[in-house]
Amino acid sequence: MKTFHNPHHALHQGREEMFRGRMVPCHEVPARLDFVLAELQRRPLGSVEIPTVDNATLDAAIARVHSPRYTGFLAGAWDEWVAMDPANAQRDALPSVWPLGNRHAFRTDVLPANFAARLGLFSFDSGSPLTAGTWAAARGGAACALAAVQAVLGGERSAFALSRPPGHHAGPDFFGGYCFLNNSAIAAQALRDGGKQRVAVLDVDYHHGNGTQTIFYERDDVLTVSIHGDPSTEYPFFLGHADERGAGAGEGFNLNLPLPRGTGFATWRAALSTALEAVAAFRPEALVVPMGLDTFEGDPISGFTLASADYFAVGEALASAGLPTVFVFEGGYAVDAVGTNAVNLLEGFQRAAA
Ligand code: Q9C
Ligand code: ZN
Repeated sequence: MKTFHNPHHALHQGREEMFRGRMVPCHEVPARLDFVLAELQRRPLGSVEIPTVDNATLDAAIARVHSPRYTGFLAGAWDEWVAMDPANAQRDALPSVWPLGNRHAFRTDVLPANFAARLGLFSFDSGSPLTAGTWAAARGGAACALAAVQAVLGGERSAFALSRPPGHHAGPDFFGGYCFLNNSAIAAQALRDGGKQRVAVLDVDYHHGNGTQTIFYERDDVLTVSIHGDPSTEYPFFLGHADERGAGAGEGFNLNLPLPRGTGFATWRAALSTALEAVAAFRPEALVVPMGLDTFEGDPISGFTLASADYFAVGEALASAGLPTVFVFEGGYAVDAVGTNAVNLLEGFQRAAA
């Protein structure tokens, strides 16, 4: 399988995130992607390329998922931040005030002039620093997703978007959870636009893919399935419960499989079977896998206990769906193991798919 990696990813390098009441070094670091690339050199799965998607095509694909109000803000945010105070060039922008829009306690229709207010309007946590290179890096990550889709639309059985920053927490008009553009949603929508009638998204990241769920919640042409830590104790806390089944035309086209913190591979693997049954019943023409490796036992911010060798079996199970598959890199914060775990999964898939 071909890999498309983001040559601009290191332009996004947050300094610190708010974590459990204090500022700590960011967990989502550029080395994550470098470790995956290094492992792909040791154990090649196919060519490793840089996407050659032109800007107009990329902009159009991003606009299928994200609002112009949001992308317009992201595109200019760093310059605005520095214009407010030249000393800001040495600090990342972190939100600290939010409008609680869905509770109708505050208005979100009027765009505030105040930068801090807009930073809060377009985000949902204080763990995702916006830096000088965030927009360029996020675009490069989305380009990987698009290039992987183009490979699959061109007849490849699978492709890997090695994108960074991750994407599955980003919604139509908000960032959070280290995510700015929802690469997996952009991939699913591009598959639809490329002629696939039904597309399934099977999110195996430790955290619920809230952004992806929200983007497709009222649609019956994209099935979203997520296996994740129970949101009553795990991030992102406010979405990801089992009773969220979709709405309107999308009713029945979202499936959440929350599992308690501490869950091991046997139970996780059973949930994967349930997820794959739902995918098969949907009869999709393509599959997108938001591929987080933070289910790993050594992950510093997560709570499942998968071992490195388990990822071969995960890839093998995903191959059994028999679908053209786009893998999109998401979380995974045990940096020195993330390359091994990612390539184990993809190798397991590739062996079984052959
Ligand atoms: N201040 C992904 O795996 N941690 N994102 C809490 C809040 C957020 C994980 C920070 C974890 C996000 C793509
Ligand atoms: Zn995650």
